[in-house]
Amino acid sequence: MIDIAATPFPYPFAPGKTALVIIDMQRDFVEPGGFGASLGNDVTLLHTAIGPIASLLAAWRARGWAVVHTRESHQADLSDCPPAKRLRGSPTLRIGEPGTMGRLLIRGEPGTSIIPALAPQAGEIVIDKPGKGMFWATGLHERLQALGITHLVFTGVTTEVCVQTSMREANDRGYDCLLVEDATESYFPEFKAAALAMIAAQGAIVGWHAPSGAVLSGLANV
Ligand code: TIU
Repeated sequence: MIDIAATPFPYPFAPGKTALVIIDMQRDFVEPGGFGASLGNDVTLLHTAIGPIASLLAAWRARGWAVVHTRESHQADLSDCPPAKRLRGSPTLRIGEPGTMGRLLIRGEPGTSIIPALAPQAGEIVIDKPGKGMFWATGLHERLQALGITHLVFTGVTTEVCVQTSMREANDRGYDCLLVEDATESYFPEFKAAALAMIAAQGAIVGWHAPSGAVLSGLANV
C-alpha cells in the first residue's frame, strides 16, 4: 500500500487493485448544444477538469491498471428512461429530443460520446448507465470484483450529481474511494465545494479527496 496525501487523512492506495473511474466526460455535458446546456448550464465551467483527468489516465495506462469510463445514456426507445427523469423540470430540450449533437443522451448519438481528449482505448471498461450512479443497472460491481479491484479513484462530471452518486454507491459496496479535486467539476462551484466537504467529513464517511498532484507524486515510484 502507498499513502497518498489526502483529506481528511492519508489515502491507502493499493497498486494494481485501484481502478481509475472517469464519470460522464461526454460531449453532452461539456459542449454547447447538449444535455448539460439544455438544463441552462454554462458548460465551460467543466473544462478545467479535462487536463488533470488526462494526466491521471496517462499514469494508469502506463502501468496497465484498470480504467472505467461511464456514459449517462439511454436506449433509443427510451425504455430505460423513467418518465420521472425525462419529464422533470423545463429544459430547452428533453432526453431523446434532437439537438445539434443528435438526440440528447441516446446511445450512439454524437453527443453521448466521450470527448476525444479522453476517448477510451481497447481493453478499458466502458459503462452505459441509465441512472446517475454507475452501479445501477450496469453489472459493474461484478466486473470490478472479477478483476480484484478494491479501491476506486474518481474523476469526471458533475461532482455533486453523477460523481457523488457513484462514489456513494461504491462506498456502500465496500470500495475505498478517493475523489480527485481538480479532476472533477460542477456547473455550481458551491455545490462542488460542499460535496468535497461532506464526502470527507466524519472521518471519511464516504471517502477521501486529494489534488491530482498528490496522486501522481504518490505513484511516481510505482
Ligand atoms: N445535471 C448535472 O449536473 N449532471 C447530470 O445530469 N449528470 C451527471 O452528473 N453526469
